[in-house]
Amino acid sequence: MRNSPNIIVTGTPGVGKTTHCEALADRTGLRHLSVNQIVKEKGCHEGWDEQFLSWIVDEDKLLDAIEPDALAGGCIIDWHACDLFPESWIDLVVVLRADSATLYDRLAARKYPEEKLQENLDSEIMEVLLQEARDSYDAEMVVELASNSADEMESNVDRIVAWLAQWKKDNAE
Ligand code: DAT
Repeated sequence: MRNSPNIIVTGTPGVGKTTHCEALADRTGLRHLSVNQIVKEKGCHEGWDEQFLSWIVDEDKLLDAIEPDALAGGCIIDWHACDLFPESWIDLVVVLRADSATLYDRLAARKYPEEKLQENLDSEIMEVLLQEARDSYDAEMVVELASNSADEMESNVDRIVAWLAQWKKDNAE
């Protein structure tokens, strides 16, 4: 049994996953697992996809790479997908959301090519990640939070910190 929970922070690229995870790691001491970084550093991929400008992830290798951390607990898993992690590893799934105009500006600032930008905007509008989270985890584990402003981010982090304190109380031996 974990004595610290594992949290997934997911959502379309640009919604604020990394920013939230860094703030949460700072506030709580939980470890920020950036899946992008792990995929790159540990070679959990089958090469670079030139069309989608992203790694072609080898999910089995990725799961092997993060399993020791996940079993130890206390991880904040930062990725734009959530359906591959075993449900038994996870205690909370946070799906961040952003308005189209906000997301457009953030992805344009990253100089995403038009096609990739549009694809991500469509995915956000169609609630693809929210649906994936709801399909993969118990309804009560999935929380949808707006991430358009610094105030929203601050209140999201406060909320997750409060959830963590409650989890620790509920799971104290
Ligand atoms: P992700 O990791 O989901 O791709 P990010 O954390 O890198 O997203 O954030 C993308 C950009 O948007 C970055 O410049 C920080 C900014 N940002 C993210 N969340 C925000 C928020 N709630 N309020 C204001 N800016 C935000």
